[in-house]
Amino acid sequence: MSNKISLTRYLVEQQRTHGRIPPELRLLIEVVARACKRISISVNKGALGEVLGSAESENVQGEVQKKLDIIANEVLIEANEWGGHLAAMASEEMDSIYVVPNRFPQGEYLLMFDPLDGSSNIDVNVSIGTIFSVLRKRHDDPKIIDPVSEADFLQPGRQQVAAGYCVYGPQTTLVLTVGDGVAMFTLDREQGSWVLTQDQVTIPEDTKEFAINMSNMRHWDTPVKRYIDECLAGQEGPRGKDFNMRWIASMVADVHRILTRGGVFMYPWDKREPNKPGKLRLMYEANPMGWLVEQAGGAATNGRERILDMVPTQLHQRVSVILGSKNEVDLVTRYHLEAD
Ligand code: AHM
Ligand code: MG
Repeated sequence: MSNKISLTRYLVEQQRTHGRIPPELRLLIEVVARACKRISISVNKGALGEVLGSAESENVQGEVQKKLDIIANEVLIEANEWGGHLAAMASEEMDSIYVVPNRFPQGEYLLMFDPLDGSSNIDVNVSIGTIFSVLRKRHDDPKIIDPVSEADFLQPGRQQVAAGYCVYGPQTTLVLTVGDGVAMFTLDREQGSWVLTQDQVTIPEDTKEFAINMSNMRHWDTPVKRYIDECLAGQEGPRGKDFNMRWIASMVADVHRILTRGGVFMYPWDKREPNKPGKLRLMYEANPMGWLVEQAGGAATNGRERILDMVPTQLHQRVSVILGSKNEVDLVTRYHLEAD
């Protein structure tokens, strides 16, 4: 008899023992996980599945879409629209929200996703992933059920009820929080099932590793430059230790490394586009990753305030992101506040 814990069993225990998730949310998470399994199969086929390369379209952010961006988006929508748990979905790859069609029952949850994170790595066979976040539709008066609108999505990240990502790397790993710590599940390809391989993941408070795209250095703001200069000064500098650098250019893979062995990840605001608050998206990148990192004992800020406390005003809002080992994030945040 196997004593392996499957995703289903983990979720049932979260529902039964901890009373943390209602059955509808459990089923929703299972459907997302199933969709990730399908995306993983397409990713693995690569050139054999004719899924590499660009499509002839742009998304709402003006980025050229890759074929896999579109495939992953469709897989997530098709898997989730009929279950009866969702009111609507929103994605990096869709201009506006996708309301569950009338032919299906409407649920009370809202699902957001970046279907294929790290798009620039698709064609070069480097880890990529799917990021997701679940909110409950707001009801000011629980007796009134208004039609769902974009405004329902504009909730701060601290109100998420589930968040996670799936990284398609040498292994396919699903990382999840429902507010009871962070659990990691590895896809057993032979069985087709998700197996719990780490529970209560913790990020060390201190680190000697940072992740930032160094080619943007000349565009950074002073506090970011100060922090990285001090890391680069190594043992002889004010930090008194040598730092290592890693940058995969897939947020999922960089965050996965940080959840596994610590580190700090930064995609800060920079002077290239002064009117944009950052590159990454708040609702379906920074919020889910921020909550996962906090649940593992780390921290996530935009340099000045906690990411999960930010009240969004737009679905595709961008944000400056600093997350990972708590003491490093606190230091970078302090440098920003001191410079104000
Ligand atoms: P994407 O969602 O279109 O793939 O863009 C987000 C990605 C992140 O995964 C990653 O951290 C960042 O963009 C890399 O950006 P850059 O190419 O500027 O280093
Ligand atoms: Mg992304």
